[in-house]
Amino acid sequence: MEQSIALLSVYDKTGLLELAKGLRNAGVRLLGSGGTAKKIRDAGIPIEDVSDITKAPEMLGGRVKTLHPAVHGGILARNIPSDEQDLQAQSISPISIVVCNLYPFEATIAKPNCTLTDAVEEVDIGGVTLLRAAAKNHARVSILSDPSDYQEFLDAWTKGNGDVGRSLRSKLALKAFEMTAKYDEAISGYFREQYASAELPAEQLVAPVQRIALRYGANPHQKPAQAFVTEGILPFKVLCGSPGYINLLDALNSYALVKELQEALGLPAAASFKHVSPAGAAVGVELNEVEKKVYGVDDLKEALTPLAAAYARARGADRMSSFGDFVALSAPCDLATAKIISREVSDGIIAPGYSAEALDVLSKKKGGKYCVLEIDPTYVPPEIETKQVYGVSLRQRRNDSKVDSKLFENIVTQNKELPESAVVDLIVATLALKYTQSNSVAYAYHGSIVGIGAGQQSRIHCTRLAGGKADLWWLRHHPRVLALPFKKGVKRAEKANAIDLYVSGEVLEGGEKEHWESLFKGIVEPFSEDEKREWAAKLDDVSCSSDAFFPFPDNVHRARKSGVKYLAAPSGSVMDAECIKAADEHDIVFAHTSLRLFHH
Ligand code: 93A
Repeated sequence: MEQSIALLSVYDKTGLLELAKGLRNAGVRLLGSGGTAKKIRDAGIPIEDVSDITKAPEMLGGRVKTLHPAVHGGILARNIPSDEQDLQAQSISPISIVVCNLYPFEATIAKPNCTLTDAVEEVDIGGVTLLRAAAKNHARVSILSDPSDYQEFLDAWTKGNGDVGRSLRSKLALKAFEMTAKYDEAISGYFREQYASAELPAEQLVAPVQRIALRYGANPHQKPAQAFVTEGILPFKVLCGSPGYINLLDALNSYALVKELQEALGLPAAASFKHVSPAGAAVGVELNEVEKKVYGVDDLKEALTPLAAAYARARGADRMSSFGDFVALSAPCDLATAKIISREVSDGIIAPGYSAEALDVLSKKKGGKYCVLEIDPTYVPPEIETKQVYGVSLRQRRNDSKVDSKLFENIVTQNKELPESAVVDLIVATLALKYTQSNSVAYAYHGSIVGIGAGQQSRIHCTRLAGGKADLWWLRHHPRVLALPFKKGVKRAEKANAIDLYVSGEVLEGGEKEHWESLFKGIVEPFSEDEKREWAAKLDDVSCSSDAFFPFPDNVHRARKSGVKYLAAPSGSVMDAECIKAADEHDIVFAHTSLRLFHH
Protein backbone atom coordinates (compact mmCIF):
# COMPACT_ATOMS: atom_id res chain seq x y z
CA MET A 1 0.00 0.00 0.00
CA GLU A 2 1.21 3.50 -0.88
CA GLN A 3 2.43 5.52 2.11
CA SER A 4 -0.19 8.01 3.32
CA ILE A 5 0.78 11.68 3.17
CA ALA A 6 -0.18 14.41 5.66
CA LEU A 7 0.25 18.09 4.85
CA LEU A 8 0.67 20.32 7.89
CA SER A 9 0.38 24.10 7.76
CA VAL A 10 -0.72 25.70 11.01
CA TYR A 11 -0.49 29.13 12.58
CA ASP A 12 -1.55 27.89 16.00
CA LYS A 13 1.03 25.20 16.75
CA THR A 14 -0.73 23.83 19.84
CA GLY A 15 -0.46 20.03 19.97
CA LEU A 16 1.47 20.01 16.72
CA LEU A 17 4.47 18.00 17.86
CA GLU A 18 2.36 15.27 19.49
CA LEU A 19 0.31 14.99 16.33
CA ALA A 20 3.36 14.89 14.08
CA LYS A 21 4.96 12.23 16.27
CA GLY A 22 1.78 10.14 16.28
CA LEU A 23 1.42 10.35 12.54
CA ARG A 24 5.07 9.43 11.98
CA ASN A 25 4.72 6.44 14.30
CA ALA A 26 1.73 5.34 12.25
CA GLY A 27 3.95 5.44 9.17
CA VAL A 28 2.57 8.65 7.65
CA ARG A 29 4.82 10.78 5.42
CA LEU A 30 4.83 14.40 6.62
CA LEU A 31 4.96 17.57 4.53
CA GLY A 32 4.96 21.03 6.10
CA SER A 33 4.93 24.70 5.15
CA GLY A 34 7.87 26.88 6.31
CA GLY A 35 7.34 27.53 10.02
CA THR A 36 5.35 24.36 10.62
CA ALA A 37 8.01 22.11 9.04
CA LYS A 38 10.76 23.90 10.95
CA LYS A 39 9.09 23.42 14.31
CA ILE A 40 8.56 19.71 13.67
CA ARG A 41 12.07 19.18 12.27
CA ASP A 42 13.61 21.05 15.19
CA ALA A 43 11.89 18.56 17.49
CA GLY A 44 13.69 15.76 15.70
CA ILE A 45 10.70 14.48 13.76
CA PRO A 46 11.45 13.88 10.07
CA ILE A 47 9.36 16.10 7.74
CA GLU A 48 9.73 17.34 4.16
CA ASP A 49 9.04 20.88 3.02
CA VAL A 50 6.07 21.61 0.80
CA SER A 51 8.58 23.13 -1.60
CA ASP A 52 10.08 19.66 -2.06
CA ILE A 53 6.92 18.55 -3.86
CA THR A 54 6.01 21.85 -5.53
CA LYS A 55 9.57 22.41 -6.69
CA ALA A 56 8.80 26.08 -6.08
CA PRO A 57 10.04 28.09 -3.13
CA GLU A 58 7.72 29.93 -0.78
CA MET A 59 7.50 33.43 -2.25
CA LEU A 60 6.17 36.98 -1.84
CA GLY A 61 7.20 36.99 1.77
CA GLY A 62 5.03 33.96 2.54
CA ARG A 63 1.95 35.06 0.55
CA VAL A 64 2.42 31.99 -1.65
CA LYS A 65 3.34 28.88 0.30
CA THR A 66 1.01 26.04 -0.49
CA LEU A 67 -0.89 27.46 -3.46
CA HIS A 68 0.25 24.95 -6.07
CA PRO A 69 -1.28 22.17 -8.24
CA ALA A 70 1.05 19.63 -6.64
CA VAL A 71 -0.65 20.41 -3.30
CA HIS A 72 -4.23 20.95 -4.42
CA GLY A 73 -4.15 18.20 -7.05
CA GLY A 74 -2.98 15.87 -4.30
CA ILE A 75 -5.82 16.97 -2.00
CA LEU A 76 -8.68 17.20 -4.49
CA ALA A 77 -8.07 13.98 -6.46
CA ARG A 78 -10.81 11.40 -6.08
CA ASN A 79 -10.39 7.63 -6.17
CA ILE A 80 -11.48 7.49 -9.79
CA PRO A 81 -9.38 6.36 -12.77
CA SER A 82 -9.36 9.74 -14.57
CA ASP A 83 -8.15 11.60 -11.45
CA GLU A 84 -5.55 8.92 -10.79
CA GLN A 85 -4.31 9.22 -14.38
CA ASP A 86 -4.09 13.00 -14.03
CA LEU A 87 -2.01 12.65 -10.87
CA GLN A 88 0.27 10.10 -12.50
CA ALA A 89 0.77 12.30 -15.57
CA GLN A 90 1.91 15.18 -13.32
CA SER A 91 3.81 12.97 -10.85
CA ILE A 92 1.62 14.15 -7.98
CA SER A 93 1.04 11.99 -4.92
CA PRO A 94 -2.39 11.96 -3.24
CA ILE A 95 -2.60 13.64 0.16
CA SER A 96 -4.83 11.94 2.75
CA ILE A 97 -4.59 14.25 5.76
CA VAL A 98 -4.52 18.06 5.90
CA VAL A 99 -3.77 19.84 9.15
CA CYS A 100 -4.40 23.57 8.96
CA ASN A 101 -5.50 26.54 11.00
CA LEU A 102 -5.52 30.14 9.85
CA TYR A 103 -3.71 33.43 10.39
CA PRO A 104 -5.31 35.15 13.41
CA PHE A 105 -7.34 37.76 11.56
CA GLU A 106 -9.80 38.47 14.38
CA ALA A 107 -7.10 38.75 17.05
CA THR A 108 -5.12 41.13 14.83
CA ILE A 109 -7.98 43.52 14.11
CA ALA A 110 -8.88 43.53 17.80
CA LYS A 111 -5.52 45.11 18.61
CA PRO A 112 -5.88 48.84 19.28
CA ASN A 113 -3.17 49.93 16.87
CA CYS A 114 -4.06 47.59 14.01
CA THR A 115 -3.65 49.34 10.66
CA LEU A 116 -5.37 48.45 7.43
CA THR A 117 -2.06 47.03 6.16
CA ASP A 118 -1.76 44.81 9.24
CA ALA A 119 -5.27 43.52 8.67
CA VAL A 120 -4.68 42.89 4.97
CA GLU A 121 -1.60 40.80 5.72
CA GLU A 122 -3.62 38.60 8.06
CA VAL A 123 -6.07 37.60 5.33
CA ASP A 124 -5.15 33.96 4.89
CA ILE A 125 -5.49 32.69 1.33
CA GLY A 126 -3.57 29.46 1.14
CA GLY A 127 -4.85 28.12 4.45
CA VAL A 128 -8.49 28.76 3.53
CA THR A 129 -7.83 26.98 0.23
CA LEU A 130 -6.32 24.00 2.04
CA LEU A 131 -9.27 23.82 4.43
CA ARG A 132 -11.87 24.13 1.72
CA ALA A 133 -10.18 21.71 -0.70
CA ALA A 134 -9.72 19.05 1.95
CA ALA A 135 -13.25 19.54 3.30
CA LYS A 136 -14.66 19.33 -0.21
CA ASN A 137 -12.91 16.02 -0.78
CA HIS A 138 -13.79 14.57 2.63
CA ALA A 139 -14.94 11.38 0.90
CA ARG A 140 -11.24 10.56 0.90
CA VAL A 141 -9.36 13.25 2.84
CA SER A 142 -9.36 14.11 6.56
CA ILE A 143 -9.13 17.80 7.47
CA LEU A 144 -7.89 18.69 10.95
CA SER A 145 -8.64 22.35 11.65
CA ASP A 146 -8.77 22.27 15.45
CA PRO A 147 -6.00 20.98 17.77
CA SER A 148 -8.65 19.57 20.10
CA ASP A 149 -9.43 16.95 17.44
CA TYR A 150 -5.86 15.68 17.03
CA GLN A 151 -5.97 12.94 19.66
CA GLU A 152 -9.32 11.52 18.60
CA PHE A 153 -8.04 11.47 15.03
CA LEU A 154 -4.79 9.71 15.92
CA ASP A 155 -6.69 7.06 17.87
CA ALA A 156 -9.12 6.49 15.00
CA TRP A 157 -6.26 6.36 12.48
CA THR A 158 -4.39 3.76 14.47
CA LYS A 159 -7.50 1.72 15.20
CA GLY A 160 -8.71 1.83 11.60
CA ASN A 161 -5.27 1.11 10.26
CA GLY A 162 -5.22 4.33 8.21
CA ASP A 163 -8.97 4.65 7.73
CA VAL A 164 -10.73 6.90 10.25
CA GLY A 165 -14.13 6.27 8.71
CA ARG A 166 -16.59 8.41 6.81
CA SER A 167 -18.41 9.80 9.81
CA LEU A 168 -15.30 11.29 11.44
CA ARG A 169 -14.18 12.75 8.09
CA SER A 170 -17.64 14.31 7.63
CA LYS A 171 -17.59 15.80 11.12
CA LEU A 172 -14.14 17.28 10.52
CA ALA A 173 -15.18 18.62 7.11
CA LEU A 174 -18.19 20.41 8.57
CA LYS A 175 -15.96 22.00 11.20
CA ALA A 176 -13.60 23.26 8.49
CA PHE A 177 -16.45 24.68 6.42
CA GLU A 178 -17.74 26.49 9.49
CA MET A 179 -14.29 27.80 10.24
CA THR A 180 -13.84 29.33 6.77
CA ALA A 181 -17.35 30.80 6.88
CA LYS A 182 -16.66 32.47 10.22
CA TYR A 183 -13.29 33.68 8.99
CA ASP A 184 -14.79 35.25 5.87
CA GLU A 185 -17.52 36.88 7.94
CA ALA A 186 -14.86 38.50 10.14
CA ILE A 187 -12.99 39.78 7.08
CA SER A 188 -16.06 41.22 5.32
CA GLY A 189 -17.29 42.73 8.60
CA TYR A 190 -13.98 44.44 9.18
CA PHE A 191 -13.73 45.91 5.70
CA ARG A 192 -17.39 46.91 5.71
CA GLU A 193 -16.72 48.90 8.85
CA GLN A 194 -13.52 50.41 7.49
CA TYR A 195 -14.85 51.48 4.16
CA ALA A 196 -18.39 52.39 5.17
CA SER A 197 -17.46 54.57 8.12
CA ALA A 198 -15.22 56.69 5.91
CA GLU A 199 -17.18 59.74 4.76
CA LEU A 200 -18.46 59.00 1.29
CA PRO A 201 -18.52 61.87 -1.19
CA ALA A 202 -22.03 63.13 -1.96
CA GLU A 203 -22.00 62.01 -5.60
CA GLN A 204 -21.31 58.47 -4.47
CA LEU A 205 -24.31 58.56 -2.18
CA VAL A 206 -26.64 59.52 -5.01
CA ALA A 207 -25.34 56.72 -7.20
CA PRO A 208 -26.68 53.26 -6.38
CA VAL A 209 -24.57 51.96 -3.54
CA GLN A 210 -24.44 48.84 -1.44
CA ARG A 211 -23.90 50.66 1.85
CA ILE A 212 -23.95 54.08 3.39
CA ALA A 213 -22.27 55.36 6.51
CA LEU A 214 -24.63 56.72 9.15
CA ARG A 215 -23.68 59.51 11.50
CA TYR A 216 -24.32 57.21 14.45
CA GLY A 217 -26.65 54.44 15.59
CA ALA A 218 -29.66 54.82 17.88
CA ASN A 219 -27.63 57.25 20.06
CA PRO A 220 -24.73 59.60 19.33
CA HIS A 221 -22.23 57.40 21.19
CA GLN A 222 -23.10 54.36 19.07
CA LYS A 223 -20.43 54.68 16.40
CA PRO A 224 -19.67 53.47 13.82
CA ALA A 225 -23.02 52.85 12.17
CA GLN A 226 -24.03 51.98 8.67
CA ALA A 227 -26.81 50.64 6.47
CA PHE A 228 -26.04 47.97 3.92
CA VAL A 229 -27.34 45.07 1.93
CA THR A 230 -25.28 41.90 1.59
CA GLU A 231 -26.31 41.46 -2.04
CA GLY A 232 -27.07 43.96 -4.79
CA ILE A 233 -27.56 47.63 -4.01
CA LEU A 234 -29.59 49.57 -1.47
CA PRO A 235 -33.19 50.03 -2.64
CA PHE A 236 -33.07 53.79 -2.01
CA LYS A 237 -30.96 56.76 -2.97
CA VAL A 238 -30.16 59.70 -0.72
CA LEU A 239 -31.17 62.82 -2.67
CA CYS A 240 -30.59 65.29 0.14
CA GLY A 241 -29.34 65.32 3.74
CA SER A 242 -27.89 62.35 5.52
CA PRO A 243 -30.16 59.73 7.10
CA GLY A 244 -29.61 58.55 10.65
CA TYR A 245 -30.16 55.07 12.01
CA ILE A 246 -33.64 55.75 13.40
CA ASN A 247 -34.53 57.70 10.24
CA LEU A 248 -33.91 54.53 8.27
CA LEU A 249 -35.89 52.36 10.66
CA ASP A 250 -38.77 54.80 10.22
CA ALA A 251 -38.30 55.19 6.47
CA LEU A 252 -38.22 51.50 5.64
CA ASN A 253 -41.12 50.55 7.92
CA SER A 254 -43.27 53.48 6.86
CA TYR A 255 -42.70 52.96 3.15
CA ALA A 256 -43.71 49.30 3.49
CA LEU A 257 -46.92 50.52 5.15
CA VAL A 258 -47.88 53.12 2.54
CA LYS A 259 -47.03 50.80 -0.33
CA GLU A 260 -49.37 48.16 1.07
CA LEU A 261 -52.07 50.74 1.82
CA GLN A 262 -52.03 51.93 -1.78
CA GLU A 263 -52.08 48.35 -3.08
CA ALA A 264 -54.97 47.42 -0.79
CA LEU A 265 -57.15 50.47 -1.41
CA GLY A 266 -56.06 51.87 -4.77
CA LEU A 267 -55.58 55.32 -3.22
CA PRO A 268 -52.36 57.23 -2.62
CA ALA A 269 -51.23 56.78 0.96
CA ALA A 270 -49.04 58.64 3.43
CA ALA A 271 -47.59 57.94 6.84
CA SER A 272 -45.98 60.07 9.50
CA PHE A 273 -43.62 57.98 11.61
CA LYS A 274 -41.96 58.60 14.95
CA HIS A 275 -39.80 56.09 16.80
CA VAL A 276 -40.61 53.28 14.42
CA SER A 277 -44.38 53.48 14.81
CA PRO A 278 -46.90 55.50 12.87
CA ALA A 279 -48.02 58.74 14.54
CA GLY A 280 -50.44 58.93 11.64
CA ALA A 281 -51.26 57.08 8.44
CA ALA A 282 -53.96 57.70 5.87
CA VAL A 283 -55.16 57.25 2.32
CA GLY A 284 -56.12 60.11 0.04
CA VAL A 285 -59.75 60.65 1.08
CA GLU A 286 -60.82 64.23 0.37
CA LEU A 287 -61.04 66.55 3.39
CA ASN A 288 -64.16 68.58 4.14
CA GLU A 289 -63.81 72.20 5.26
CA VAL A 290 -63.84 71.36 8.99
CA GLU A 291 -61.26 68.64 8.50
CA LYS A 292 -59.04 71.05 6.58
CA LYS A 293 -59.06 73.31 9.63
CA VAL A 294 -58.51 70.47 12.09
CA TYR A 295 -55.64 69.11 10.02
CA GLY A 296 -54.14 72.58 9.60
CA VAL A 297 -54.30 72.82 5.82
CA ASP A 298 -57.20 75.26 5.38
CA ASP A 299 -54.78 78.07 4.59
CA LEU A 300 -52.78 76.12 1.99
CA LYS A 301 -52.62 77.95 -1.35
CA GLU A 302 -52.20 74.82 -3.46
CA ALA A 303 -55.25 72.67 -4.06
CA LEU A 304 -54.99 69.40 -2.16
CA THR A 305 -54.14 66.50 -4.45
CA PRO A 306 -55.22 63.03 -3.22
CA LEU A 307 -51.61 62.44 -2.08
CA ALA A 308 -51.55 65.78 -0.25
CA ALA A 309 -54.88 64.88 1.40
CA ALA A 310 -53.37 61.60 2.57
CA TYR A 311 -50.37 63.37 4.10
CA ALA A 312 -52.50 66.17 5.59
CA ARG A 313 -54.52 63.47 7.40
CA ALA A 314 -51.47 61.46 8.45
CA ARG A 315 -49.65 64.54 9.74
CA GLY A 316 -52.65 66.30 11.25
CA ALA A 317 -54.51 63.58 13.15
CA ASP A 318 -52.09 63.71 16.07
CA ARG A 319 -50.03 66.84 15.58
CA MET A 320 -48.21 66.33 18.86
CA SER A 321 -46.90 62.86 18.02
CA SER A 322 -46.12 63.82 14.41
CA PHE A 323 -43.82 66.68 15.42
CA GLY A 324 -40.42 65.96 13.82
CA ASP A 325 -41.74 63.01 11.84
CA PHE A 326 -40.35 60.89 9.06
CA VAL A 327 -42.75 60.99 6.11
CA ALA A 328 -43.54 58.15 3.74
CA LEU A 329 -45.53 58.54 0.53
CA SER A 330 -46.77 55.75 -1.71
CA ALA A 331 -46.61 57.88 -4.86
CA PRO A 332 -44.14 60.45 -6.20
CA CYS A 333 -44.21 63.59 -4.08
CA ASP A 334 -46.02 66.49 -5.75
CA LEU A 335 -45.80 70.21 -5.03
CA ALA A 336 -48.91 70.39 -2.82
CA THR A 337 -47.61 67.61 -0.56
CA ALA A 338 -44.14 69.15 -0.45
CA LYS A 339 -45.69 72.49 0.53
CA ILE A 340 -47.48 70.91 3.51
CA ILE A 341 -44.27 69.22 4.62
CA SER A 342 -42.19 72.34 4.11
CA ARG A 343 -43.95 74.27 6.88
CA GLU A 344 -43.99 71.46 9.43
CA VAL A 345 -41.17 70.36 11.70
CA SER A 346 -40.08 67.12 10.07
CA ASP A 347 -36.91 65.03 9.82
CA GLY A 348 -37.14 63.45 6.41
CA ILE A 349 -39.14 61.76 3.71
CA ILE A 350 -39.15 58.59 1.65
CA ALA A 351 -41.10 58.41 -1.59
CA PRO A 352 -40.84 56.62 -4.93
CA GLY A 353 -39.93 59.89 -6.68
CA TYR A 354 -40.31 63.67 -6.56
CA SER A 355 -41.55 66.24 -9.06
CA ALA A 356 -38.86 68.83 -9.82
CA GLU A 357 -40.79 71.55 -7.93
CA ALA A 358 -41.40 69.26 -4.95
CA LEU A 359 -37.72 68.34 -4.72
CA ASP A 360 -36.81 72.00 -5.00
CA VAL A 361 -39.04 72.84 -2.01
CA LEU A 362 -37.86 69.92 0.12
CA SER A 363 -34.16 70.35 -0.56
CA LYS A 364 -34.35 73.88 0.86
CA LYS A 365 -35.87 72.66 4.13
CA LYS A 366 -33.69 72.67 7.28
CA GLY A 367 -31.05 74.73 5.52
CA GLY A 368 -30.57 71.98 2.94
CA LYS A 369 -30.24 69.23 5.53
CA TYR A 370 -33.72 67.74 5.19
CA CYS A 371 -33.33 64.04 4.51
CA VAL A 372 -34.86 63.09 1.16
CA LEU A 373 -34.80 59.43 0.16
CA GLU A 374 -35.98 58.03 -3.13
CA ILE A 375 -37.09 54.41 -2.89
CA ASP A 376 -37.22 52.04 -5.82
CA PRO A 377 -40.94 51.11 -5.95
CA THR A 378 -40.15 47.84 -7.75
CA TYR A 379 -37.92 46.66 -4.92
CA VAL A 380 -39.02 43.40 -3.32
CA PRO A 381 -37.37 42.67 0.05
CA PRO A 382 -36.08 39.15 0.62
CA GLU A 383 -38.51 36.62 2.00
CA ILE A 384 -36.30 35.93 5.02
CA GLU A 385 -35.18 38.68 7.40
CA THR A 386 -32.52 38.55 10.10
CA LYS A 387 -31.74 40.80 13.02
CA GLN A 388 -29.30 40.62 15.88
CA VAL A 389 -30.03 41.10 19.56
CA TYR A 390 -27.24 40.89 22.12
CA GLY A 391 -25.05 39.08 19.63
CA VAL A 392 -27.65 36.50 18.72
CA SER A 393 -29.13 36.44 15.24
CA LEU A 394 -32.84 35.87 14.89
CA ARG A 395 -34.28 34.89 11.54
CA GLN A 396 -37.86 34.75 10.35
CA ARG A 397 -40.03 34.93 7.27
CA ARG A 398 -40.96 38.55 6.63
CA ASN A 399 -44.53 39.42 7.57
CA ASP A 400 -45.83 39.26 4.02
CA SER A 401 -49.46 38.60 5.04
CA LYS A 402 -52.04 40.48 2.98
CA VAL A 403 -54.54 42.81 4.57
CA ASP A 404 -57.62 43.34 2.41
CA SER A 405 -61.41 43.29 2.68
CA LYS A 406 -61.47 39.45 2.89
CA LEU A 407 -59.91 39.70 6.31
CA PHE A 408 -63.10 41.17 7.74
CA GLU A 409 -65.64 38.71 6.34
CA ASN A 410 -66.08 36.66 9.50
CA ILE A 411 -68.47 38.91 11.40
CA VAL A 412 -69.34 37.35 14.74
CA THR A 413 -71.84 39.85 16.15
CA GLN A 414 -75.59 40.19 15.59
CA ASN A 415 -75.04 43.40 13.65
CA LYS A 416 -73.31 42.34 10.44
CA GLU A 417 -73.58 45.57 8.48
CA LEU A 418 -70.08 46.58 7.53
CA PRO A 419 -70.26 49.50 5.07
CA GLU A 420 -67.57 50.03 2.43
CA SER A 421 -66.22 53.09 4.29
CA ALA A 422 -65.70 51.00 7.43
CA VAL A 423 -63.86 48.34 5.43
CA VAL A 424 -61.49 51.09 4.21
CA ASP A 425 -60.98 52.29 7.78
CA LEU A 426 -60.40 48.77 9.09
CA ILE A 427 -57.82 48.16 6.37
CA VAL A 428 -56.06 51.43 7.27
CA ALA A 429 -56.11 50.59 11.00
CA THR A 430 -55.01 46.98 10.53
CA LEU A 431 -52.22 47.76 8.08
CA ALA A 432 -50.97 50.50 10.40
CA LEU A 433 -50.77 47.91 13.21
CA LYS A 434 -48.72 45.63 10.97
CA TYR A 435 -46.00 48.31 11.18
CA THR A 436 -46.55 49.49 14.77
CA GLN A 437 -44.48 48.30 17.74
CA SER A 438 -46.65 45.84 19.67
CA ASN A 439 -48.93 45.59 21.53
CA SER A 440 -51.00 47.95 19.47
CA VAL A 441 -54.55 49.10 18.86
CA ALA A 442 -55.61 51.67 16.24
CA TYR A 443 -58.75 53.70 15.64
CA ALA A 444 -59.52 54.97 12.13
CA TYR A 445 -62.03 57.30 10.53
CA HIS A 446 -62.40 58.71 7.01
CA GLY A 447 -59.41 56.69 5.76
CA SER A 448 -57.11 57.96 8.48
CA ILE A 449 -55.67 56.77 11.76
CA VAL A 450 -57.17 58.98 14.48
CA GLY A 451 -55.63 57.30 17.51
CA ILE A 452 -52.95 54.68 17.92
CA GLY A 453 -51.72 52.98 21.08
CA ALA A 454 -48.29 51.46 20.51
CA GLY A 455 -45.75 49.49 22.49
CA GLN A 456 -47.85 48.80 25.57
CA GLN A 457 -47.55 45.50 27.38
CA SER A 458 -51.21 45.47 28.31
CA ARG A 459 -53.91 45.40 25.63
CA ILE A 460 -56.35 47.58 27.59
CA HIS A 461 -53.63 50.20 27.96
CA CYS A 462 -53.27 50.22 24.16
CA THR A 463 -57.02 50.52 23.72
CA ARG A 464 -57.18 53.37 26.26
CA LEU A 465 -54.15 55.15 24.85
CA ALA A 466 -55.48 54.97 21.30
CA GLY A 467 -58.96 55.90 22.52
CA GLY A 468 -57.61 58.88 24.46
CA LYS A 469 -55.86 60.12 21.33
CA ALA A 470 -58.99 59.63 19.24
CA ASP A 471 -60.92 61.61 21.87
CA LEU A 472 -58.49 64.53 21.65
CA TRP A 473 -58.59 64.36 17.85
CA TRP A 474 -62.40 64.56 17.98
CA LEU A 475 -62.45 67.41 20.50
CA ARG A 476 -60.27 69.36 18.08
CA HIS A 477 -63.29 69.38 15.73
CA HIS A 478 -65.39 71.29 18.29
CA PRO A 479 -66.46 74.77 17.09
CA ARG A 480 -64.98 76.28 20.24
CA VAL A 481 -61.54 74.89 19.31
CA LEU A 482 -61.84 75.84 15.66
CA ALA A 483 -62.61 79.40 16.75
CA LEU A 484 -59.68 79.79 19.15
CA PRO A 485 -58.48 83.38 18.65
CA PHE A 486 -54.77 82.86 18.08
CA LYS A 487 -52.67 85.96 17.73
CA LYS A 488 -50.93 86.52 14.41
CA GLY A 489 -47.47 85.01 14.19
CA VAL A 490 -48.02 82.12 16.62
CA LYS A 491 -46.08 79.20 15.17
CA ARG A 492 -47.88 76.07 13.94
CA ALA A 493 -46.23 73.80 16.49
CA GLU A 494 -47.08 76.22 19.30
CA LYS A 495 -50.71 76.30 18.19
CA ALA A 496 -50.79 72.50 18.20
CA ASN A 497 -49.38 72.42 21.76
CA ALA A 498 -51.84 75.08 22.95
CA ILE A 499 -54.82 73.26 21.43
CA ASP A 500 -53.67 70.02 23.00
CA LEU A 501 -53.53 71.66 26.43
CA TYR A 502 -56.99 73.17 25.87
CA VAL A 503 -58.74 69.96 24.81
CA SER A 504 -56.95 67.65 27.24
CA GLY A 505 -58.07 69.81 30.18
CA GLU A 506 -54.58 70.07 31.64
CA VAL A 507 -54.67 72.42 34.63
CA LEU A 508 -52.33 75.35 33.92
CA GLU A 509 -50.73 77.47 36.56
CA GLY A 510 -48.14 80.21 36.91
CA GLY A 511 -45.81 80.83 33.99
CA GLU A 512 -47.30 78.05 31.90
CA LYS A 513 -50.78 79.58 32.22
CA GLU A 514 -49.43 83.05 31.42
CA HIS A 515 -47.65 81.80 28.34
CA TRP A 516 -50.71 79.92 27.14
CA GLU A 517 -52.92 82.98 27.55
CA SER A 518 -50.41 85.19 25.78
CA LEU A 519 -50.95 83.25 22.54
CA PHE A 520 -54.53 84.52 22.19
CA LYS A 521 -56.28 87.77 21.43
CA GLY A 522 -58.52 88.31 24.45
CA ILE A 523 -59.82 85.84 27.03
CA VAL A 524 -60.46 82.22 26.08
CA GLU A 525 -63.44 80.59 27.73
CA PRO A 526 -62.60 77.25 29.36
CA PHE A 527 -63.80 74.12 27.58
CA SER A 528 -66.13 72.64 30.20
CA GLU A 529 -66.40 68.94 30.97
CA ASP A 530 -70.11 69.02 30.09
CA GLU A 531 -69.38 70.50 26.68
CA LYS A 532 -66.74 67.86 26.08
CA ARG A 533 -69.03 65.03 27.13
CA GLU A 534 -71.79 66.32 24.91
CA TRP A 535 -69.42 66.59 21.98
CA ALA A 536 -67.85 63.17 22.60
CA ALA A 537 -71.30 61.57 22.39
CA LYS A 538 -71.60 62.78 18.80
CA LEU A 539 -68.68 60.67 17.60
CA ASP A 540 -69.81 57.47 15.90
CA ASP A 541 -68.86 55.09 13.08
CA VAL A 542 -65.22 54.89 14.12
CA SER A 543 -63.33 51.68 13.22
CA CYS A 544 -60.90 49.98 15.56
CA SER A 545 -58.42 47.17 15.00
CA SER A 546 -56.19 45.23 17.39
CA ASP A 547 -52.93 43.43 16.55
CA ALA A 548 -53.95 40.46 18.70
CA PHE A 549 -57.08 39.18 20.40
CA PHE A 550 -58.87 41.05 23.13
CA PRO A 551 -58.23 39.16 26.36
CA PHE A 552 -61.12 40.85 28.15
CA PRO A 553 -64.32 42.67 27.12
CA ASP A 554 -63.09 45.88 28.79
CA ASN A 555 -61.41 46.70 25.46
CA VAL A 556 -64.73 46.59 23.63
CA HIS A 557 -66.43 48.81 26.20
CA ARG A 558 -63.55 51.28 26.09
CA ALA A 559 -63.54 51.40 22.29
CA ARG A 560 -67.24 52.24 22.23
CA LYS A 561 -66.58 55.28 24.44
CA SER A 562 -64.58 56.74 21.55
CA GLY A 563 -67.33 56.15 18.99
CA VAL A 564 -66.21 52.75 17.76
CA LYS A 565 -68.87 51.02 15.69
CA TYR A 566 -66.66 48.63 13.73
CA LEU A 567 -64.18 46.37 15.38
CA ALA A 568 -61.60 43.88 14.09
CA ALA A 569 -59.36 41.57 16.09
CA PRO A 570 -58.13 38.02 15.82
CA SER A 571 -60.08 35.38 17.69
CA GLY A 572 -58.49 32.96 20.14
CA SER A 573 -59.16 34.44 23.56
CA VAL A 574 -60.92 32.35 26.20
CA MET A 575 -63.02 35.49 26.59
CA ASP A 576 -64.03 35.67 22.89
CA ALA A 577 -67.69 35.02 23.73
CA GLU A 578 -67.65 37.74 26.40
CA CYS A 579 -66.10 40.21 23.95
CA ILE A 580 -68.75 39.43 21.34
CA LYS A 581 -71.45 39.88 24.00
CA ALA A 582 -70.00 43.29 24.86
CA ALA A 583 -69.96 44.24 21.19
CA ASP A 584 -73.59 43.13 20.83
CA GLU A 585 -74.51 45.24 23.86
CA HIS A 586 -73.28 48.33 21.93
CA ASP A 587 -74.56 47.12 18.54
CA ILE A 588 -70.97 47.05 17.32
CA VAL A 589 -70.03 45.09 14.16
CA PHE A 590 -67.16 42.84 15.18
CA ALA A 591 -65.03 40.92 12.64
CA HIS A 592 -62.74 38.12 13.77
CA THR A 593 -59.68 38.28 11.53
CA SER A 594 -57.62 35.23 12.52
CA LEU A 595 -54.44 37.19 11.69
CA ARG A 596 -52.12 38.20 14.50
CA LEU A 597 -49.92 41.15 13.61
CA PHE A 598 -47.21 41.57 16.22
CA HIS A 599 -44.34 43.75 15.07
CA HIS A 600 -40.96 44.17 16.79
O1 93A B 1 -0.16 33.75 2.87
S1 93A B 1 -0.95 32.59 2.63
O2 93A B 1 -2.29 32.84 2.38
N1 93A B 1 -0.39 31.77 1.39
C1 93A B 1 -0.29 30.45 1.34
O3 93A B 1 -0.03 29.90 0.27
C2 93A B 1 -0.47 29.70 2.54
N2 93A B 1 -0.45 28.39 2.79
C3 93A B 1 -0.66 28.19 4.09
N3 93A B 1 -0.85 31.65 3.92
C4 93A B 1 -0.73 30.33 3.77
N4 93A B 1 -0.83 29.37 4.72
C5 93A B 1 -1.01 29.65 6.15
O4 93A B 1 0.25 29.72 6.71
C6 93A B 1 -1.77 28.61 6.92
O5 93A B 1 -3.14 28.84 6.98
C7 93A B 1 -1.13 28.71 8.32
O6 93A B 1 -1.90 29.54 9.14
C8 93A B 1 0.21 29.36 8.10
C9 93A B 1 1.34 28.44 8.46
O7 93A B 1 2.56 29.01 8.09
P1 93A B 1 3.91 28.42 8.62
O8 93A B 1 3.90 26.97 8.36
O9 93A B 1 4.97 29.14 7.79
O10 93A B 1 4.00 28.75 10.09
